[in-house]
Amino acid sequence: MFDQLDVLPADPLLGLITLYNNDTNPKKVDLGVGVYRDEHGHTAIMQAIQKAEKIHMDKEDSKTYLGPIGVAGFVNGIKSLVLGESSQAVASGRVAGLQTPGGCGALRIGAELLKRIKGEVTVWASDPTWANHIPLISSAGLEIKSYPYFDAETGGIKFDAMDAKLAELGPNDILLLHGCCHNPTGADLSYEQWQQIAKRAAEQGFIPFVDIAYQGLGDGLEEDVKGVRYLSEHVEEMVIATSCSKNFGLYRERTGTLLVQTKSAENAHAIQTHVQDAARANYSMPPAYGGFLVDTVLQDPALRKEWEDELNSMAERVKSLRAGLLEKIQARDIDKDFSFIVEQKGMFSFLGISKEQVRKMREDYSIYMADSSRINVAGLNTECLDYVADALEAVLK
Ligand code: PLP
Ligand code: TYF
Repeated sequence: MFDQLDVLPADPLLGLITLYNNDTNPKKVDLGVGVYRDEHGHTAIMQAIQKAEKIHMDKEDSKTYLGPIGVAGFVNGIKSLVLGESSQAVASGRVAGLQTPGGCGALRIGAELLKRIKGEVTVWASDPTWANHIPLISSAGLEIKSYPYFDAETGGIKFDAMDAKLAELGPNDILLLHGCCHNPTGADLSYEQWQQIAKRAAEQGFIPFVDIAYQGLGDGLEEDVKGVRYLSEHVEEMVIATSCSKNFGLYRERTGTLLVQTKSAENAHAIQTHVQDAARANYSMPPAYGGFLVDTVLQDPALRKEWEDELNSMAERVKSLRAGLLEKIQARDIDKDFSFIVEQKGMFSFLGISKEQVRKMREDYSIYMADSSRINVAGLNTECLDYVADALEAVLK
C-alpha cells in the first residue's frame, strides 16, 4: 500500500533551514524562515517567559487533561489583548474562543467552522499571502481565491484594485486579512483602509477572517490592532486566528487562539460547542504549556511590563535594521528604489528581485531568503548589512 506514494518536496520555507545549516560559508546570512533573532542570530527565550516558566513549574501539580478550550484564563487574556480591555463584544459574551496548537491550528479550526456553517463559501486571500494559508484552508474543504493586494511598483498596497474586488463579495464570501505585519510583504492596510473594509463587510455581509501572528512587532501592541478593533466594533461577525509564536517567542510550544465574534451570547455559545467539536475531530485538546506561560505573564503586572518592554525593543531592533539596510543600499550603485523597506511593517520585506537573483544571492553569497524574495529583516545584524548590500548590488547589475 505504501509504495503508492511518492516523496513530496519540503515546505519551501522550512526547507531553507536545512540548506542554511548545511552551508559552510562563514559569511552566510539567514533571512529565510520568519523567526525573530537577536543581533547574534539567536532566538532567545523572552525574559518574562523564562520567569513565568519558573513560577509555573513551582505551581503546577498535575498534568491531567484540561479540556478542549485549553487554558481558559489565557484565552480570555488574548481576547483582551487583541480586541481591547473595553471590548463590548467580549463584555457581552459575544466572542467564543479556544486555545489552539499555534496560529496554524486556529486557522484550520476556523476554516472548519466556516465549512460547517456555510458549506459553499469562498475564502479570499491577499495576492500574495502566507503560503501556509492555502493548505490550512483548502484542506478544510473551502475554496480559496485571491484578491489584488501587493503593488510591486511601490512596495505598498493596490487598494483601489482590492476595493473593487471587495465590492463583488457577498454573504458566501470570507475575507482573509492579515491583522498587521503582512506576511510575506510587510505592506499593511492603513486605518482608513480598514474602515472601508469594515463598511463593505457590514453592508455586503461577507465575513472577515483575521490572521494576526505579529501583534506588537510592527508599531506597538495597541497600534498594531487598531484596524482589527475597528472591524470588531463595526462588523457583527468575524473570525480571528491569533498566534503567540512571535510576540511571546513560543514557537515550538504551539500556542494560539481561535476567537469567533458572533451576533449574540447565544450564538457564541453554539459556536463554542462547534469549535470544540472541530478540535475534538483533529487533536482533542491543545498543548497547555504555552497558554499557562502567557496567562502568567499577562496577569502579573511586573512580568507583563517586562514582556512589553522586550517586545518593543524587538520591534525597534527590526526598524533600525530596516533603516540600516536602506542606508547601505542607497550608498551603493543600485538603480532600484528600495525606500519601501522602511515603510513596511513587521519582520518581513519583499525585495522585489527575481527568482534568478534570489538564487544568485543564495548560491554566490550564501544569503538565504524565500524564493519570492521575502526577507526576514530580523535575520540581519549590523555586521552583515554591508555584505548584504554588496551582494544586492552585484546581483542587480
Ligand atoms: N499566520 C501567519 C501570517 C504567520 O506568519 C504565522 C507564522 O508564524 C502564523 C499564522 C502561525 O504560526 P504558528 O502556527 O507558529 O503560531
Ligand atoms: O512565514 C514564516 O516564515 C513563518 C514561520 O510551515 C513558518 O510564519 C514557516 C513555515 C511553516 C510554519 C511557520
